[in-house]
Amino acid sequence: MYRKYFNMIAIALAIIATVVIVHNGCQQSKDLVSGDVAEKVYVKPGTYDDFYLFTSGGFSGHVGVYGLPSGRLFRVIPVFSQDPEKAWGYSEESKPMFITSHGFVPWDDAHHPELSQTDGVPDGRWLFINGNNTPRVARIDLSTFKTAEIIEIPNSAGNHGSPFITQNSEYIVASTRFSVPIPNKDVSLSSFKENFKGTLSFIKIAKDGAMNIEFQIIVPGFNYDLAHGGKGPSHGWAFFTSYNTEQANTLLEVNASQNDKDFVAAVNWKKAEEYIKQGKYKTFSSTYFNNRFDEKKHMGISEKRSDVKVLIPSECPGLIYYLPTPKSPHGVDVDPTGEYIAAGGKLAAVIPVHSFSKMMKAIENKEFDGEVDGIPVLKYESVMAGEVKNPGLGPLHTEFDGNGYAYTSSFISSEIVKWKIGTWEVVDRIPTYYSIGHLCIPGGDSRKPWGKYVVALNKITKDRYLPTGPELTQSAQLFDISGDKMKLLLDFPTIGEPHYAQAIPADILMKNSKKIFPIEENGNPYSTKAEKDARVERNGNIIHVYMSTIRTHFAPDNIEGIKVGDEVYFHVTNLEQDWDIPHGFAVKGANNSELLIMPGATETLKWLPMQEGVYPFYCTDFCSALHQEMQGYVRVSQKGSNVELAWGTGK
Ligand code: CUK
Ligand code: CUA
Repeated sequence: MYRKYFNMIAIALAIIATVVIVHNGCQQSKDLVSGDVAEKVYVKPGTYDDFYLFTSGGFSGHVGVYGLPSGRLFRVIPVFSQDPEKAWGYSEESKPMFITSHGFVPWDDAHHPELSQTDGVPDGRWLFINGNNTPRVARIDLSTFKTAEIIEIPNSAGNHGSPFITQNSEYIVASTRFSVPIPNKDVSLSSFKENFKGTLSFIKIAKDGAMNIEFQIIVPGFNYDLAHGGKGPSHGWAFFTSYNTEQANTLLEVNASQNDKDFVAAVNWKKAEEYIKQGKYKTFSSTYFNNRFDEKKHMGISEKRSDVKVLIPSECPGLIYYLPTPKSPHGVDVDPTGEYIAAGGKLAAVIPVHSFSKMMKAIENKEFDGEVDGIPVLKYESVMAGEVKNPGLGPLHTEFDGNGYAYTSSFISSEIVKWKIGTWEVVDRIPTYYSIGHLCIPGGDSRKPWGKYVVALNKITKDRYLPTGPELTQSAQLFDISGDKMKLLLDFPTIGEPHYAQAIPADILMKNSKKIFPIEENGNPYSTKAEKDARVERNGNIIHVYMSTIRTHFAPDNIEGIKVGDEVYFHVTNLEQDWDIPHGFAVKGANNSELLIMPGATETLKWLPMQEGVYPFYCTDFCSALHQEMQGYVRVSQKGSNVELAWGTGK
């Protein structure tokens, strides 16, 4: 008895101590950081950052969520990568999200986050991102900051020029970096020129965000690199860069750098819609998967699809034109007015800027310079608006500030170059440390950029940060662009290798941020909606544990009668209805990960006990002062033992 009281007093003291320490911690931090920043960060938490920044993870396959201008990392959203922290790709519910025509593919290379738009302005509903390697596009729901859908792209290889949105989120477009035989087949690699083709895919976005491969266009076997949708007057068109118009299939560093000019492909997708309506398409049978995460069932559902509509340019006049563009262009970026199309000629001495209105006139007047596979090539002089001279070495990508200026990243000379739209003169330049790839202005590829900052996404940080072995972090650098001259404000390391990033004002997203999942809406077939429903069921060697969690216990927390050879499914429902109170679940020896279950959700961990004995399980997320008490035991008996199935919380 005495002991019990003693424990309670100890707990009460611990809670008081924690509160005091946390409080003092803020106070101390404030003293340690001086000036304005400390004032803003620590005195008005949450109000300091006025933008969300979403970076791609590149080879890590996820999305990083940062605040601007602080550069603080808030969240890592697993997309094309398994994440044991969140059980993404480990829980039974999330596994279907990785299903492809090649089976379970738990990794990809993600380069380009792209926000959904309404009337050409980022609207904060969704963020799309590409998977390069096993061609896919994902959609992240920005109310939950969670991957909601992944669609595989058939007839594609190296889904790099993707996913770029059209003005009202009608489509996201995707192009193939690698040309391949379509449909894929066993051919000699030396038959490249006759057998290898590229595809440009148009993925329709439904009102609720659901993605569908609406149609594909078969194009000559070049490497299609990047893309952007038109806007304003060029709404209805999409632009794709290409390189390797030489169609080399070996040593591209030399063999794909022969031609003086490659192409930007301009696609009239409204025309494509007409051709589809008229039935001028072919149906290719190709297997691909669409995987959606149902937030009512808290469960991924994988659906196999088997054909796709394909348009052939030579049979569809007016569908697509080539704009000659020097020299192995990389990025293609459309300015906020929709009139100018800037291409980053990574080996070129200038940044070529095409004019949409000149292009339309040139098409009307048939100012062509031959054709490739039925695609007319427009005359360079007829479509060119201007060339930015002295743009730095290796210009890659361009973003816009909405005030008549463009900002181009130059990889080799490692700088951002600011130039004026219309006069094409360079007005400012600033070094980046080092080797910038993409850059990002909030809304910088939309009709209405918030031209306050530009973020450089740098590949190399040698001598900038503390060394961490053979591999060093990549970094982002934040510049103020509100004045005439760019000013460096901050740099911060990034998680993964960000290629592109997009940013959006915080207030657009904050108001939609989901706090809990209502437990009464939980439609998971294995949910436990009240503690009294917690139970264990055996069906042959399959065991279903219907488990609930609430501060600070599991129900049941004692389970007996499990046997070696059983296949155990822990279906854990978090009964909390409070913001930011997930519970975790981990069981000794499980060959996968923990679960981290959000309030009102159900998640399932599969466990194959291999040896008899007693196995503890516990909560992994520090959820209250009694978190360390949140635990239980499973007793595993030998095969054929007569220990009865039993469970409970000791009552
Ligand atoms: S790419 Cu990496 S710097 Cu994949 Cu958009 Cu240009
Ligand atoms: Cu629940 Cu810790």
